[in-house]
Amino acid sequence: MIKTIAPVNIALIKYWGKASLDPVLPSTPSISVTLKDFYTVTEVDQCETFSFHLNEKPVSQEVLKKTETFVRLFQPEGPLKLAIKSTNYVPTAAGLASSASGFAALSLALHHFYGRSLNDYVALTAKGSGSAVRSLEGGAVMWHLDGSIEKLNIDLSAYQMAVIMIDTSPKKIPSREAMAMVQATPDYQGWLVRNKARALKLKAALTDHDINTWGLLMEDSTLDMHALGAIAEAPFVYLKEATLHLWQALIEARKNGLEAYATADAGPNLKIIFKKENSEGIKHFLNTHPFSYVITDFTDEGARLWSK
Ligand code: 2P0
Repeated sequence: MIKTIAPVNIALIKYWGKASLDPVLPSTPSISVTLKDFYTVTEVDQCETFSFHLNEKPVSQEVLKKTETFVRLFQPEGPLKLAIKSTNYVPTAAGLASSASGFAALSLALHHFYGRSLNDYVALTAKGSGSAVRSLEGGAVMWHLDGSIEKLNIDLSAYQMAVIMIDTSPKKIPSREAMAMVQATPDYQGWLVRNKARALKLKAALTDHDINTWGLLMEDSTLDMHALGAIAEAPFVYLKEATLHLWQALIEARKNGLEAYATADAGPNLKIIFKKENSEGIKHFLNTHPFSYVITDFTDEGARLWSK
């Protein structure tokens, strides 16, 4: 039996579109940070048939098929004789990047189960979920245009993230479909230029510990990503009124000295990054709003074999 754990990552600079489907390559670089308290634990074991249990329940036929396609990358032929059991310590499909931690944990487990080369394994992971490659490493991780991952040299122990549950129901439009739709918008070329520039600036600002610069770059990348959905031929919006209301309140609080920055992914939940020394101020701010939230540290550890 192989057991692995992989952290959720939250993108500071978003991955939102593919330059290539095979191999899966991003259309711009992205940069993320891995969360300590949000992760997936996965077990892969020999079994007579193929099965997948997520949070102790058998998955739907659709998810089973998708997972089988992924496992086939590691074992192209012959009957699949393995049982997969995954537990997400995060609300599944709520825009909290559970697919990234899920595919990173599964990919590492399969890598050990089948014994493949490391290079191969990053590229195979991207086929499951592009953002999952950023959970293979821990800390701040950059996913480059050539598909490689780079662990950035920054100590994140002085920072935290508040994850605010605005709506944890499953998302309506899968990221993969959303990306295909936005790539068809006339403004997508502009996104490529803007987001690549942000990634380079953020990389430089991270090493300077300049949270104001990288916080604003993160907000730019986030709002630009969501704006692309709003101008797609069939427009779609992941953010809810409450998301925008809270974000606006944060911007006002920032004017009054609360140094904190927000982001949202393919869902309405807001994540706020701040210096640990400001955590009381953040709690005070969030306690004036009706949403539950979790404050987590970042972790420097990426996907790894379970060792507790
Ligand atoms: C990110 N997201 O950078 C962006 C921001 C969601 C919003 O990467 O098509 O599940 O499987 O490669 O990795 C989610 O997309 O997409 C994502 P695929 P994935 O975190």
